[in-house]
Amino acid sequence: MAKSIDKSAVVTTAVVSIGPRHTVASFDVDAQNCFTPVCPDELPVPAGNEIVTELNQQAELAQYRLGSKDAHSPHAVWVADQSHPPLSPVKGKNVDVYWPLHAVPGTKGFTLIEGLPEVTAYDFFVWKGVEPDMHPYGACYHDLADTKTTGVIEYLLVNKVKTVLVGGLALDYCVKTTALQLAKANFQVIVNLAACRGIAENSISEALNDMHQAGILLIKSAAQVKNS
Ligand code: VGL
Repeated sequence: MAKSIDKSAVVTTAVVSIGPRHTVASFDVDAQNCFTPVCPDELPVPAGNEIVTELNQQAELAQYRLGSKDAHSPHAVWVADQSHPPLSPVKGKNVDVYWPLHAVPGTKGFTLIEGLPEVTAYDFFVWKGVEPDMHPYGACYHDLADTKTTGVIEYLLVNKVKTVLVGGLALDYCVKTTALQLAKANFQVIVNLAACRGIAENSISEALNDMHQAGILLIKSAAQVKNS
């Protein structure tokens, strides 16, 4: 069954007004087929392919559209096997747990979900986790210690972006981490839950709480946002 996102007290249903002079960016985090039921052997997030309309709608509210993709080696050190099940710990500086192999360039799983723009149509795009011994979650840094920038924060700063609307996959991993990194860098961050799906009930609740605690606004859908 699809993991519906808990509409708990941390989610706002109010209209969010961001003002016409406020520069806004929209961020599609890892909206790739490997995180949808289209690729059942990778990391299928239930209903992960149902986020496209909302991602496109939130992008309509923004002057800039950014995106990220996981881009992994089939020989990565964190690839789960018989003796290393998914989510068991893996030793390494920039890896934490084993995952099923996903997002290998050249495969279907690597591609963006149908209905999203071509990669070249985005204003800024990031490929992450290319090194076989690195598996970052957030799109702002290549390493787990948040020291090697991907350029996302610099791009937003140069373009005087104040607010970032975030959606993508998976809510409880890469979306959460990206949103927290952006909030820490002092952007106003709004996570559009209709543009996200998550892996597991527990980690979804934890992600919503962590983001709320960090001052991130959690909205039900892009229709709540007014910027005029
Ligand atoms: C992701 C788990 C493993 C994500 C990536 O994109 O959220 N989650 N790798």
